[in-house]
Amino acid sequence: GHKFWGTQPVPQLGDAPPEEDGPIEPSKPREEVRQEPYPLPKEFTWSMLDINDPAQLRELYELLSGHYVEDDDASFRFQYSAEFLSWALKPPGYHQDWHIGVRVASSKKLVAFISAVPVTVRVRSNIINASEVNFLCVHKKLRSKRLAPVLIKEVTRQCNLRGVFQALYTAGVLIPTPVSSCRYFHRCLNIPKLVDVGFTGVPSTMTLARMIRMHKVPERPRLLDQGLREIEERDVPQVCDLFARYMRRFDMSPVFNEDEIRHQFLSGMGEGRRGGETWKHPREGQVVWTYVVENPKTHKITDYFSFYSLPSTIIKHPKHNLLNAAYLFYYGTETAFEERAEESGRLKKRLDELVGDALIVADNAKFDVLNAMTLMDNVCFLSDLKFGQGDGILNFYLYNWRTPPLAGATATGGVP
Ligand code: YNC
Ligand code: MG
Repeated sequence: GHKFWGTQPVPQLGDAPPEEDGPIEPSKPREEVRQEPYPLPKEFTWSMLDINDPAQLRELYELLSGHYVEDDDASFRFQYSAEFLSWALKPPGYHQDWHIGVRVASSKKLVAFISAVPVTVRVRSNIINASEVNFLCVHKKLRSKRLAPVLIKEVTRQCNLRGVFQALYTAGVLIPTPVSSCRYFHRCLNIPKLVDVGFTGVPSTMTLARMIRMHKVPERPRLLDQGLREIEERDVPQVCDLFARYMRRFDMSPVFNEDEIRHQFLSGMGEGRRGGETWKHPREGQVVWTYVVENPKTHKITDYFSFYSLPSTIIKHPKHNLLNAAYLFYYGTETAFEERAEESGRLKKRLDELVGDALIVADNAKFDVLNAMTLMDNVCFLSDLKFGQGDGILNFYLYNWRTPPLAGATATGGVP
């Protein structure tokens, strides 16, 4: 049984699937929300982190790089950069009191963390004012002491104090009860390194040389001649509109206004312009890569794609200590709205072109691998673009929201 999750407003495992959408328990007025922080074991204290303070951001970075999510055989551990954390934790309208740390009372050492950021999420036709909970982490020496439920209750209380009673979150673990489950796929780019570190193997039917040749991508993005370029500030309104229309294809998705689009797709790109063939030269500390296709005649933005950088520590390897992984993020194309775009295969063809170019940009930026999940329209291009199925699963959850099972591919705003 689930001692903690059994007490929470989430559908329980084995319950009959809900038939209607709606909250599981009603929202409360502010004065009925618990006013005191939940008690911690006496050696610990709550500590709101100020992510704008480089020293506190560094402490969070250190906690997560040593203790955050690992793969099943403890070979790789996510190593979110400080720039990534700053980007992920400070979207428009973020609240500092949703960045919740736990310190050892005597030494002040940061030993646990949980965060929430505001998000508007659409589930079918319901628009929900929610939070996205992420970066739950407890120091390895403090595991299995039931600290996680205290962190979750405290972040819930902080959300409730601001009138938010629903949340979206993802986890590799299976708890009550996912609304969707996605599998990870990986498009290997740097074959020698990925074989070296055991991320992938050379199939018995193949040589290393042949495997390298098979995964080679062109040097130059193919859509450059059709107007592919990096996103700019002036593109925000058009990308916002295309994002909204494209995401209606899916049962669940975030709803982004222009400020949020700017944050998601531009703010993580780093400072300063680069001359010449920009796709060849990533910026220092760049978190997000976003490209648009601008029709050279009409100047209309017809397509966009994006990916983000999330390296992993390679836990025990003599030569390599960092896996440079990129993750496919959002994309959209006007092709989806042409008549019979799907039946005719034109949508799939366009997505092959767009994500094919994402692979080329990622390869030029020296990523070892581009990861993608079985969400949005990804399933239609994964195998043709030589993504291989991984072991990892990512489950998507909603807190205090009941909804019938979501059909097939799903989209959310989550970073894993
Ligand atoms: C997890 N990932 O089932 P039961 S994902 C939620 N998400 O409860 P203890 C989790 N619950 O089954 P430990 C969970 N992992 O008895 C475990 N649990 O009912 C549940 N790992 O607590 C678990 N980060 O403290 C059990 O376990 C109870 O010491 C056990 O701590 C867990 O960020 C953890 O994977 C994950 O740092 C902190 O293992 C620790 O093991 C760790 O004895 C490595 O806890 C890093 C890692 C998780 C990444 C993520 C999303 C988190 C979502 C949390 C739920 C949010 C709900 C919405 C709240 C806001 C609502 C509003 C409005
Ligand atoms: Mg614990």
